[in-house]
Amino acid sequence: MQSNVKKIVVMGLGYIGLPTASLLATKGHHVVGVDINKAAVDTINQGEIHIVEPDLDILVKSAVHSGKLRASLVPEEADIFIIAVPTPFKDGYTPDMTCVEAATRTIAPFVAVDNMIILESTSPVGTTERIRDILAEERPDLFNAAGGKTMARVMISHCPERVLPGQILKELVSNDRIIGGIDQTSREKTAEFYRSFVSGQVLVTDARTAEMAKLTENSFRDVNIAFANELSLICDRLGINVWELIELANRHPRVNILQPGPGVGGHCIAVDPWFIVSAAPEEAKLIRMARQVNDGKPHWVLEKVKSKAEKFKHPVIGCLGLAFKADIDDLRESPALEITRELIASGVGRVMACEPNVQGGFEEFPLYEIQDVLREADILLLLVDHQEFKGVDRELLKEKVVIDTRGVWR
Ligand code: SAJ
Repeated sequence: MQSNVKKIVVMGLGYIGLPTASLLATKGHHVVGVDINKAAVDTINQGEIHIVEPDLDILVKSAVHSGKLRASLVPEEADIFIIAVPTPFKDGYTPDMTCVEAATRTIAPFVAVDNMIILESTSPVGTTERIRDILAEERPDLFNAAGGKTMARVMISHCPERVLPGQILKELVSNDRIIGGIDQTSREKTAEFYRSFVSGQVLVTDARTAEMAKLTENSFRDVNIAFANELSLICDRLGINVWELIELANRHPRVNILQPGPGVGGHCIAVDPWFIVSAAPEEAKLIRMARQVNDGKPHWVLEKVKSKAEKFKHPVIGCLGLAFKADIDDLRESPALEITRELIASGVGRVMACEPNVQGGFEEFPLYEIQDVLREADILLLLVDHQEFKGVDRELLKEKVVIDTRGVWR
C-alpha cells in the first residue's frame, strides 16, 4: 500500500458521512462506511443511495464499483476514523450526544497507536475532549501518563462539517476547513490529511474553539434570519412590503439583511444554537431569543391563514411546498410541513398540499399537482420558493387570496 493511501472508516452514512466516504474513495483511499441502518448499508453496497443530493448517486456508484468503498454494519481496523453521526437535542433543548458516544465506543476496540480520529459532527464545546476521555476509559493502552498528564498516543481532532445541503459535493472540496486538535500533533497531522483533498484553506486551532466556531456560524445565520422574520411581522402591522424594504435597505454598503420565511428548518440552524444556549444560558440571550422568534413564525403564518379563511364558507387552502428550503426533498424540522399539518388538524378548511420534490404522498394526507391546487384553492399559501412555483402565471393568482411567505410572487 502506498504511504499516502489510507484505510479509512467513516462512522455514519448520512448527508455528511456518505459524500465524505465516497469522495475519499475516489481519491484512492480504502474506505469502509459504517451505519446502524441495514437498509442503507445494503443500498450503498449496490452502488445506490438512500438520500437525495445532486450528483451523489454518480459519486457513490463510481466509488462502490471501483471497489474502494464498501458499507458495513461494523467497523474494522483502519488508519483514520471519521465520526459523522447525528447530534440532535433532547427535551429541554439539551444536546443528545448518544450517537457520538456510541460511535466512539464502537470504534474503540479497533483503534491502534498513531491512528487518527476525527469528529465531523456538529457538537457542543467539550465533545472532542469527551471522545478522548471515553477512549482513555475503553483503551488505556492508547494513552501515556506523564507528569500527572494523560498523553494520547492517537490523534484526536474536531473538523466541523460546513457543507450546504444541495451543494454538498462542491462545498466538500471548496470550503475552508477548521481543524481543532486536542494537541499539536493531532491538529497538524489532521490538517495535512484534509489538505490532500480540500482546495479551500485548512486552518488550525484547539478543539474547543473549532467546536464553538461551527456553532457560531449557524447561530450567526439564525440570528440574522430572526432579524428578517421580526421585520416581516413589523412590516405586516405597519402595511409595508418587507421584501421591498429589505431590498432597499440592502443597498446600503454595510447592510445585508437575510430573507424572511415561514420559519427556520433543517437539522442544523434550528438545532445548533441551542448547544450554545444550553452551555451558557445566562449569557446567550440574543441567541435564545433568535431561536424563539424563528420558532414562533410558523404559528404566526397559521394564524394569518385562519383569519383569511374566515371569510369563506368552505375554504380550500393550497399549501405550496413542504420541504425545509427550496429545491430539495428534505422535510426535517420543516416549518412548511409543520404549518400544513397544523392547518389540516385545525379543520379550518380543505387543505391541498403540493410538494414537487416528493414522490407519492404522505400517510396523513395526499399530495396534489400544482395545476390542481392553482385551480381549486381559494387561499394560496406559498411556503417554499421551489423553482416550480416561481414561474406560476400571475393571472391565475388574481382571483385568490395569496399568502406568500417567501416573497416569490411580489
Ligand atoms: N432561511 C431563511 N432565510 C434566509 C436563509 C435561510 O428563512 O435568508 C431558512 C431556510 O429556508 C431554511 C433554514 O433557514 O429553512 C436553513 O437553511 P440554510 O440554507 O440557511 O442552511 P442549512 O440548514 O441548509 O445549512 C446550514 C449551513 N450553515 C450556514 O450557512 C452558516 C451549512 O453551511 C452547514 O453545513 C449546515 O447548516 C450544517 O450542517 O450545519
